[in-house]
Amino acid sequence: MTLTITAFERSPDRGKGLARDMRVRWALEEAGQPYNVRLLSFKAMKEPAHLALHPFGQIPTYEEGNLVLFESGAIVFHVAERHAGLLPDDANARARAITWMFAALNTVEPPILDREIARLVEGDETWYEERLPILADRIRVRLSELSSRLGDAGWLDTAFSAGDLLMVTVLRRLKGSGILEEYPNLSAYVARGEARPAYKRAFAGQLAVFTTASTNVSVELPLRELETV
Ligand code: GTB
Repeated sequence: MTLTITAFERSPDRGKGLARDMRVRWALEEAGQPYNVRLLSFKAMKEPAHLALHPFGQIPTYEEGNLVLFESGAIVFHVAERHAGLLPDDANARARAITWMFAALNTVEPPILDREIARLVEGDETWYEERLPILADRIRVRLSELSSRLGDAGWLDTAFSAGDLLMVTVLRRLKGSGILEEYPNLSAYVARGEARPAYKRAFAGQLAVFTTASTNVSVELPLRELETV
């Protein structure tokens, strides 16, 4: 059955794999599932045709026959449940991997998003310079805890799972901030994820959108076009 996902026609990161279709692409590559990508403009994302697929007018979405899904975590979970390689067979190990999926999206990503939102939309506020270090420290709390738990293990719970896939994509959002680099084992963990052949294929796929002649994006979008991060 043909799978179709949606992604940005133009992304503010110009192909660094930070938009959330990257998670879905990576999961599908790990699962060995071919997929089509429908690229959307910011305008098209808010039109009825796309709102019928995604109530919030965002990417990514996932179409598989009559099934339409949105929310990157739910899509990754769906793919992981139906294909080998992303969730362990053992019931308890599977439950722990799913726990890490939730931890990535519900516990580690929110403080990272708070800082990104502040940088994108609050830069002109008088209190911005005071607030930024507070937000960075909230991230450090979570990274420090995560770093302690990971220790020198390769993955969060024995074998690579969808929990690691989501956690790596969440942590990648910090690259270049200097914060991730304060935790060498987390930096190495992210690098381990990025070194996976499936990750590389997914990354190349999303980058190609921005480097092929027909869709070349020569003008960086204003960050405010990134309504949500
Ligand atoms: N919780 C949803 C999910 O996980 O699927 C969130 C989906 C979401 O935020 N989608 C964003 C979107 O469609 C794209 S990923 N935004 C447009 C809108 O809301 O109108 C967020 C994102 C976009 C671009 C970068 N970047 O270029 O660096 C990083 C993150």
